[in-house]
Amino acid sequence: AEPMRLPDGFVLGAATSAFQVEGSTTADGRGTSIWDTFAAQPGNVRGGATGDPAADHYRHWAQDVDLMADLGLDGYRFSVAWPRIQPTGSGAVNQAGVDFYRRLVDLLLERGIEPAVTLYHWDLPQPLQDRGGWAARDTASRFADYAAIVVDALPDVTGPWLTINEPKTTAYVGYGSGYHAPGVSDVDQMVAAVHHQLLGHGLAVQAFRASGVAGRIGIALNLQPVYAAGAGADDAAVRADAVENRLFLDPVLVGAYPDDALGDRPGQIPADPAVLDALVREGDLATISAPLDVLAIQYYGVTGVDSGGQNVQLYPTSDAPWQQVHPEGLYETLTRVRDDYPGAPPLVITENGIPDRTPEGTTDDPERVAFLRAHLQQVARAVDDGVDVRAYYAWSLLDNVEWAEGLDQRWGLVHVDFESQERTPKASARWYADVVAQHAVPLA
Ligand code: GCO
Repeated sequence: AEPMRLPDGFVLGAATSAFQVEGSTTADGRGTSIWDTFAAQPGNVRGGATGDPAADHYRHWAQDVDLMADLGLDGYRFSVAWPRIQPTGSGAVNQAGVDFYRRLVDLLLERGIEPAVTLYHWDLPQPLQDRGGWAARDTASRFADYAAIVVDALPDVTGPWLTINEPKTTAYVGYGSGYHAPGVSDVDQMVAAVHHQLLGHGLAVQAFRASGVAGRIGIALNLQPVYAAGAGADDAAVRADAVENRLFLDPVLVGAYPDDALGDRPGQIPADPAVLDALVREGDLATISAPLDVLAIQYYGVTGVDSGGQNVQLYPTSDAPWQQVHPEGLYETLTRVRDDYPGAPPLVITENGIPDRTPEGTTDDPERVAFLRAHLQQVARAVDDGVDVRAYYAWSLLDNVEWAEGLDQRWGLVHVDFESQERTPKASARWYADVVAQHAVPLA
């Protein structure tokens, strides 16, 4: 049968984030981030891995761009490390840090690869955490100042700008469960981190507009369908959907928080709704809901919820135990945003992927090929059904530091030997290069 064609101009790329690939965490004036602090504490990251050397991309960046060019990628999504730009999170600019990203963008443009820039992918400068981090309202303003610096330095970025990567994960896992940096476990701080990241997003969008640069900006939200599992689970699933999806989509796209995300009923965040109300000042929701040029969606899978609000496994997981693989969920997510949020801007998918089955990784990865093919088919199906999706970035270009899982979960299209730093494209990279070249997704 015929492959499923993607529209002209549809961007097929791959993504990384600074802390996960760069290494060189003390080079050229970079400050300390919360992930450096967190990883330095034994027991926080599997195997004791830190951000150094990671995939040593800070030194292999040009080779990595050549690799992308070899694969024919249309686009590359990377993040800027805030502590390289402002080592203490505010004040003077560290020019050496700016220069690194300037060189990277120049080479990408020279090779015809569209850069897409995430402003915040979890590496908060430690001095800001010492003043409360995202639980503190001031961090939102500091973020907007930093965003303005980066936008001014890279005015020629052609791909989308993303303000905050997955505010949900930072709030729930960084300030809720404490499994991620900064390792805080406090439900009030978790709720505050939701609001202050969204406020930071809105203020950064204002700074972006004020800068007058051409370009598109949005936020990267990890969304997942929530299915009722078993008898009497419908109401809990609706509340869990508020927690997973609407607590972020509603303020950004319609300027209001849902009224069912917080409370003491199954599926909810166990916090008094008054905690959130008390954080929201006049004008915040208008700031948070300023019009966007793109909405970035990151999709890994689905979740089930029982009548008690507990998570239930409905589909087989990948080697990441939280990842229930269900490609149709991506189609549902894309069509749901279109149907439930008529004012939503065009969509881009900024992450989607799966880890290898072994800690050493492999270059023969048929499971990744099957995963990417099945998900890209759902993207093509959504596009055929009229959803305005403009881009897809596979997670990830390179094997890298998978946060608290350290180096044991390899998500790359390209294998990295963390000792020699040798790069070897996996079978999935070759397969994906073909998809990019054809601009079409094979059926099998
Ligand atoms: C993100 C992600 C990535 C992860 C990927 C696999 O939020 O952008 O956490 O950084 O590496 O999701 O878990």
